[in-house]
Amino acid sequence: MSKLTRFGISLEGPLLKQFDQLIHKKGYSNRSEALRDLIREKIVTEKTEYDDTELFGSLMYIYDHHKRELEKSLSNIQHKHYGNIIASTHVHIDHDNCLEVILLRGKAAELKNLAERLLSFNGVKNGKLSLTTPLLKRRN
Ligand code: NI
Repeated sequence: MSKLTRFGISLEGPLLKQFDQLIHKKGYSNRSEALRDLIREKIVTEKTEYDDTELFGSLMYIYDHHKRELEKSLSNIQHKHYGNIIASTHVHIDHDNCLEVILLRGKAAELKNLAERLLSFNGVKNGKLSLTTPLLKRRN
């Protein structure tokens, strides 16, 4: 565990008040931990936007079970990118809708490209890609 460094921050009163309200709502016990999480989140966001390092992600989408050939097309693309796919889960939501969650690993550009291809099919709805990296550890 690395040593903590203290530093001061100057904020306008109204901004600090809003920050305190936000962190109270989110359940933080102090400003330092909230700020650490904000900084980590920003760094991870930057990495997932620009870096060439390996990332992990999940892609979740709902699609129309009755759309002809859609399931096959989605599966074909997943097989083509098997190197980026760790696991996938399929849930039959109801008579008409399927949910898939795919766990991914790879470079940001590869994962975003794969997600865009899967989500662009007619009949795929409510898709969301989430990326992260294990490079930043929480202090706990
Ligand atoms: Ni299904």
